[in-house]
Amino acid sequence: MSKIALITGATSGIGEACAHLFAREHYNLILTGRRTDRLEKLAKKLNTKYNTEIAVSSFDVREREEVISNLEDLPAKWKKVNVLINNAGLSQGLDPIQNGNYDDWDTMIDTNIKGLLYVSKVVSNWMVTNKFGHIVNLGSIAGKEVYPNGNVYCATKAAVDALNKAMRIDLLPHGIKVTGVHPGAVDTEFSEVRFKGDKERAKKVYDGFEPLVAADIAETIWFAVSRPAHVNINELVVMPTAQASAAIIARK
Ligand code: NDP
Ligand code: 8X3
Repeated sequence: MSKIALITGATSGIGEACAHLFAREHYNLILTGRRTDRLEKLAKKLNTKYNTEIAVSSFDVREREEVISNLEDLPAKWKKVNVLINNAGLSQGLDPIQNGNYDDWDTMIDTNIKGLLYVSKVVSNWMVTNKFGHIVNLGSIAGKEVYPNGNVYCATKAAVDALNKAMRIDLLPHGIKVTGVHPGAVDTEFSEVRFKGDKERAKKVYDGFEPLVAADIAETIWFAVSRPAHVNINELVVMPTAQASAAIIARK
């Protein structure tokens, strides 16, 4: 029987790349995100290419009841999740703390921390019942180091870093693996979302150096997930070769 991976934020970037890679590796997939049209298109594509079974579950991770009901409504066979990839996340704005936008702060905190927690509670309960599972949490270099104007986004990713460690401790008696993956700059829709659709500003983030691409992170996640049963990768920080730390990038 094929293993199952549940990927949050599968409509774009790292989540979408994980969907491709895990489908190629014969996993059945639960794909989540808000943009249902994208999820359905991706599901059709992967099913045709890899003959993988796919469940689409469309919800906003910020809406607690929506998260719980959408996940709990999945048929029982889909609750045998082997791998949860907690990837849905975003940044909004890049301003000094005194100029920060309250709504942007709420969005980041609600998505990156609370959303991740809502999904994790439901799925980790399934994993405890099943007596197996592996949770991969997408942190960021921003959770390891604070950079100018990154304030609240950095704080949400530091929270993910802490939760990654906390989950590993709490789920240890149940044999569930927990891995944190912390990327540096990855060229996805991330910066376009951060700058609210300003494509020119977003493009500048990746100017003059070679950033990571989503597939680099999907491969890193696959490396962690495909280790033998007795090996857990606690965490990995993955950077572009041209990026030494959150704010230091060698641009040509
Ligand atoms: P993208 O913007 O390309 O993808 C983000 C994904 O998150 C989308 O599928 C989006 O789906 C989903 N998402 C956002 N908000 C919600 C929500 N409220 N409910 C459900 N899903 C949501 O960015 P990336 O692929 O780059 O980002 C993936 C993760 O990696 C994020 O957690 C990000 O913080 C992290 N990361 C990114 C880095 C980068 O440089 N790109 C570096 C380090 C970490 P939809 O809009 O359809 O709901
Ligand atoms: C995304 C990377 O450095 O833009 O988490 O915050 S960064």
